[in-house]
Amino acid sequence: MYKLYNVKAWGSLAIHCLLEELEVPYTNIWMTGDQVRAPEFLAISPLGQIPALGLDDGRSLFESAAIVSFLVVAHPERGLSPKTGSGDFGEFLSWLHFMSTNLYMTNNIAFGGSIYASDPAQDAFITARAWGP
Ligand SMILES: N[C@@H](CCC(=O)N[C@@H](CS)C(=O)NCC(=O)O)C(=O)O
Repeated sequence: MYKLYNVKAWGSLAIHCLLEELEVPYTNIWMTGDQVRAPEFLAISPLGQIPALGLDDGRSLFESAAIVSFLVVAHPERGLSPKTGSGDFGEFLSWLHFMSTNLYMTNNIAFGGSIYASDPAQDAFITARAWGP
């Protein structure tokens, strides 16, 4: 059974919705921000971030786009992925990666620059840049 490392109202929500949509068995491992930032969690998610998805063989996956790609291909019967190798699949990957590498990160910076800055002045500068000119 999958294990979703999950924090309420954090970015793991997308994977949580996908697991529900796929109707596959999974367990939520509800975590706090402090637990996500604890050194022990790096063994599960090397950047210390959620979402992470535990597999039955003990491995864990991280990065939202990788987890989405894995799940939709692993459960083809639910029809949430275009045929792998098709042009449609390539387009699906393009938009998925655009969302996770551009939109997600800009959102993180705009609403929580402090994870990227060590002092308040840097934080304010980074946040202002994320909101635009
Ligand atoms: N590139 C990652 C970003 C994941 C991410 O930014 N997760 C945030 C929560 S939304 C996190 O775990 N932050 C750790 C922290 O705030 O210490 C992905 O697409 O999954």
